[in-house]
Amino acid sequence: MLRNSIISHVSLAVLISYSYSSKVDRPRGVSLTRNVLYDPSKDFACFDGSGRMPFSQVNDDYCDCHDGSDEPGTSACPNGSFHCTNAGHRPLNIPSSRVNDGICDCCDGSDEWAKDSSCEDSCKELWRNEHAHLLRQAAAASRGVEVRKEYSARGVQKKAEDKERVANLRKEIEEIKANEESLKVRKENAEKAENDAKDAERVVWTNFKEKVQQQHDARQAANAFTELDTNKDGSVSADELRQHPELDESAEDDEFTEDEARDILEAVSVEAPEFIEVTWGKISEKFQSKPAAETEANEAHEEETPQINLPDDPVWSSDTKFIAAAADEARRQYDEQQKKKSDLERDIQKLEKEIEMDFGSDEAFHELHGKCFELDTHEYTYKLCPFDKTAQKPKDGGAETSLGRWGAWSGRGNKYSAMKYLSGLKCWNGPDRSTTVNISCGDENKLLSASEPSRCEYKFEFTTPAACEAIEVPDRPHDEL
Ligand code: MAN
Repeated sequence: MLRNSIISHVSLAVLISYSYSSKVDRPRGVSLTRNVLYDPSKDFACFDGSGRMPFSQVNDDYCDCHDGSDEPGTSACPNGSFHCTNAGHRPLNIPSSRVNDGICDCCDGSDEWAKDSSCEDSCKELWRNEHAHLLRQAAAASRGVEVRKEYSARGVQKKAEDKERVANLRKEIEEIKANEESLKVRKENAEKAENDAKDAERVVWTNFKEKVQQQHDARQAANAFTELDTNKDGSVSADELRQHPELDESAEDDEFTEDEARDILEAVSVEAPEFIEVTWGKISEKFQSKPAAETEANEAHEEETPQINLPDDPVWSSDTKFIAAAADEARRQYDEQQKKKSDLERDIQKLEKEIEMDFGSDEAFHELHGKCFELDTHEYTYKLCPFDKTAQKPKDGGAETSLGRWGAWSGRGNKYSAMKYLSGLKCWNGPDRSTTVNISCGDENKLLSASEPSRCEYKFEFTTPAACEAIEVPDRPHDEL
């Protein structure tokens, strides 16, 4: 069906209300920007090149082009698009299937042009409501922007202070390093003197201990000789030795024979000097003195040869004590400086990490560093410590569960519109817990909501003045017609 369709049906009311608008005749459903593609003095060419036809076939309610471009104002093409001018509000493109379907999609009612439609032009009212809402948002944003400025000033100052502190700490480290070598040499010299003095005393002490040990062994040997020489003839015979079966060297038989005893003595019998010098060394580990009641000698032996346990080191002389105390002091001074140096290095590292943190283009987010914000839900208390961690704590008691550690800014478009916290406690049979924190402008720093859209993947909504930007509210709607 052919139809005269070049005149767009713009409501008279809108024309009157927005007298500053300029009216441009164009085919129904065509936007102002696309109007140049519809020239009534030429044949119409489909946008996708799928056909060419007399201009009269534009909006004739028959779909000629694959892309629907010949039917911008009817529902003839399944994939066409209808442009509502919506004068007084904002233009809108809708699928052309919605044209004349009895439902008002465009606020100016232009999509329902066929019948006497009941679509009223609500564009003006829509605009008024939206405008009021935008004004409220803009007012809140502008309050936030003022707070953000304060945050920013503090953030900039904090960064400068941190840099200055790092420079000062570096100076302190340099001073320590300048003294480090001399303290080290002093410590090493003092330690060498200490070792030399102690070594010299240890040599004397070791000799003394050896002597004591030898005397002890000789006394034990003499006692054993007395005990073994049961007939008191001044020598230990094989027979006498056999009274101590524990000395039997052969494991095969349980008899301690005369021959075996002689093998140990290397003679028929041995006298005291040879026994002490030679035999005792062979049997001392196995020899068991008979119970005290059996021999008098044994009693004497037990009394005379108590175990000797001398410590490894002697009691140091006062000279050595003095040298050791000097070494202790040199060590203490060196260690103290080393500890100071590593403490300073740790402080510098911490500060540098903070300096390198991205607190936004104006440093406003610095304000949130070191603070935590909580939200109580039915089951958990959720926690956000910006630039540090997120966590969840059951309200009925129990330990805090890590939902992630600071990862990175992750907003799409504006990267400061979201934060990512990663590598939290591993989820049973699932991923490590992680949190996305969406950041938006608000009068105060507040954790608004916390949810778990997918198991162990958490989503927080957080408002802060640090995210506020001035909103420009247009004072009048668009004037395209
Ligand atoms: C805990 C909480 C929940 C989480 C489950 C997963 O109960 O951390 O948020 O879904 O563990 O097992």
